[in-house]
Amino acid sequence: MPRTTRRAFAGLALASLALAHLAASAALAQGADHGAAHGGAAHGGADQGAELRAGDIRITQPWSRAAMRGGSGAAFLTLRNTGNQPDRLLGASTPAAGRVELHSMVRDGDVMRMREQPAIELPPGQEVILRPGGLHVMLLGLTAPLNRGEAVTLTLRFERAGTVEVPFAVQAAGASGMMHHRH
Ligand SMILES: [Cu+2]
Repeated sequence: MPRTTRRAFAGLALASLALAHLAASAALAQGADHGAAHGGAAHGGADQGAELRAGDIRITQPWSRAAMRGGSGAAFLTLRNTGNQPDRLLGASTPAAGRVELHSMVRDGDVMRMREQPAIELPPGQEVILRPGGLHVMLLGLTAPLNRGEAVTLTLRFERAGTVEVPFAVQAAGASGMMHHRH
């Protein structure tokens, strides 16, 4: 990729991936402006391209779903512990929500219920996927709407790997996952 486009691409690689299937040229153009205005450095690790990292933890496919202000939302992502020590996701924070919790889904008779988790274990060499119907990051009391095509930034906190800011691309309210990509 030419160097001139690479810089802009780096800043919004994640958003671009998330939006690719929407063919949303308007949203991409908006993202490009954002990347240019902030020199692509606004989101820390995003400068490394599509791959976000906190220490040994590789973070891919961070996404969320559209939701109304005052309501609750959920954020999803894939975490791979590339190191040889266990780590744990301890929590997350964002100005976009009054409270953030880690949730799992547990079956209770015929219904699935959300249950708060003190942490999400990240065994060495393994991948943990947070997705609808399973583990997720719960955003409670949204201080602003989560609009499709935008991103909500969460600061993830790991026991070993420390903290990292991650932009979660907001997809349609009913989205069940990000588009799958070949790697
Ligand atoms: Cu939940």
